[in-house]
Amino acid sequence: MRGNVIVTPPSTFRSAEDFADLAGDTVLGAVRFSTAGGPPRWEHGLPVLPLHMVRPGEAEVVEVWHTDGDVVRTGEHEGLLYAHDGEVLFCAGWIGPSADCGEAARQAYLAAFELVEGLGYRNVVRMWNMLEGITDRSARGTEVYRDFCVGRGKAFDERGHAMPASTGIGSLGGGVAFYFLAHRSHEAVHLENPLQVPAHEYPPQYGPRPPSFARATYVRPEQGRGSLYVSGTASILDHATVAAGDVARQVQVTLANIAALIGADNLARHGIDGGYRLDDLRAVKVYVKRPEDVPIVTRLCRDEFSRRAEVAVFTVDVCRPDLLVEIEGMTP
Ligand code: 3EB
Repeated sequence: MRGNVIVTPPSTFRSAEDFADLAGDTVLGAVRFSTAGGPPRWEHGLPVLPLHMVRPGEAEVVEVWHTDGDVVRTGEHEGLLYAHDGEVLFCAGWIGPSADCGEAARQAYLAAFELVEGLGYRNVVRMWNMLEGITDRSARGTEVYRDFCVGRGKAFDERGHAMPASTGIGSLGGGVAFYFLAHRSHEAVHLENPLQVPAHEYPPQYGPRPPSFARATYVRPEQGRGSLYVSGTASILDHATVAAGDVARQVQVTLANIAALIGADNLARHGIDGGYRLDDLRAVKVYVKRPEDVPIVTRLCRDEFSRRAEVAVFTVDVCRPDLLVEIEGMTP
């Protein structure tokens, strides 16, 4: 599967200025990793989700979702802003600060499933969830992330929808925001990792409702090579956090998890030919809990990923207090 052809991944990281030049040409939408979060909005006629993921003095990153379709259509459904090109749908939503983000998440996810079913983009391949105060105590006296998992899980149950690759991560403000990608005809093959218990089977010690996501999703076109979306991955073996307090080992365990997930043996287990290595990944995002760990985490990641990979690093909380790092990426 590795070759010397340079292929453009479906997303790239850009500066704020670049987005204006690209928009209207070959773009579906964008996510602004910036100093303030809020509801999705229209920029240059395209859906853009602002996320509070950047501290003062850090560089803003715009994640631009590209399309090779000719016609991009846009719309709004129950506060969700979306764009689609006939094959791919990009959609952004915002729950905002709320006393019970679980029920709000349930409603937002139900609206999302209604949208993909109504528009015919039924194959949801990748979701991202950014939660302010993710491990804080919620107004219900439980935990924000656990409340979120309860409501999200109900929505998956109610619609009977397959669980795609996902990220659940902290943000610095703005309540809960989410965005996702869905396909019309390309099949979504959801992958698990032999080194990890499926997240949706985590035992109850991590919360009343295990998180609803797969470890990765492979998008299989009718012909040609597909692409693989790797979920936010952390230093978890089976269901337990490994190397609490040791950020370097957490990075190593996380990278080993990803390598096992995307390697040929695991793809074969899921009926997919070929295999990938860490240096095949592009558009990598690294979430680091403690600002002081950013240099070592960045160095360890740079050693493993390709020099052609864009790597964006954000300093935010992870969904378990003992997790210091989470890493995601995709193959072009
Ligand atoms: C884990 O493996 C780490 O709730 O959507 C990773 C990816 C994590 C997605 C989610 C959570 C989510 O459990 C946390």
